[in-house]
Amino acid sequence: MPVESLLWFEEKLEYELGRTIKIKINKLIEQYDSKFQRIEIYETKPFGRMLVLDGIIMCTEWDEFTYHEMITHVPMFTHPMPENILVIGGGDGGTIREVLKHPEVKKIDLCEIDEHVIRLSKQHLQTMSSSFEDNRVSIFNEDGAEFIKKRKNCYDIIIVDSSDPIGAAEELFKENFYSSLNDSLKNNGIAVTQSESFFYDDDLIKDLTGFAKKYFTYPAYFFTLVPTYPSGIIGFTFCSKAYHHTNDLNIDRISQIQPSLKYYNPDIHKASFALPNFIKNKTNL
Ligand code: SPM
Repeated sequence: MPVESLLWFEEKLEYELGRTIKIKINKLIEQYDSKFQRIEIYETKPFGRMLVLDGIIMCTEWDEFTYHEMITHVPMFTHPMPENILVIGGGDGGTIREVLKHPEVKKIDLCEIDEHVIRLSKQHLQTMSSSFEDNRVSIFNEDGAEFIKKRKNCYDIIIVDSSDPIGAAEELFKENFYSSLNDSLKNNGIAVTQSESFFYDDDLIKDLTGFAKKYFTYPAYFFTLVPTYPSGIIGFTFCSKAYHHTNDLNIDRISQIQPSLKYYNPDIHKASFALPNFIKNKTNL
């Protein structure tokens, strides 16, 4: 193998579609095979450090804020008093970092199936993992789909910050899981779930938004821009029992944390729910 090819990381999933993403790397910092997946952390040339699970890019230091701010602040600002929060997945710590910006938060349960994602993120991804030691955070290394079955009527917000719908996270994309989300939320709760890209995953999104429609009063889908993901975007299914995704936005609370936000603002919040016709038609949203 030529030496030059050792300096590139290549996301292999896209081979099936006939496209790959290559990112120039300075070095592989860590590679660890856990019971669930291969965890890799790279120092890239253009994008800072990068977390990869089973060959798929999860986040880079350069653009992670667009993902973590949107998966977090859209539900947090829609709910009038988000105090008890559950994050499923999220082992890099980026989502709890954002949740903790809200002064209303009393307690966060983080349910990450793979303790080694947390361990390695703490060690190597400190811009994301700085909040694990906060005394409002409790960590559970369990399967999220099983974890919520044991906790009924508990949470104001559930954020499902998962990897792709293969391997360890597969159960989080099934109807039973959406039914459990409904049971685990309080009667005015909101859940948001990582729901891939409408360019590549429209059938999956039709299913997930269909589950949201079945179990929740206000179902919706919104998206954000993540340049290091294959299509440059990623979306989230919004599942709310009592609050509309744009009409009930609590704009007055935003000034408390606005200086710490690089992506999210009220205009972005509203605009993120505007969908192209092909996905509106597919999902009937
Ligand atoms: N906390 C960050 C975790 C990121 N979770 C979502 C990753 C999804 C990557 N999928 C990209 C699309 C490939 N099918």
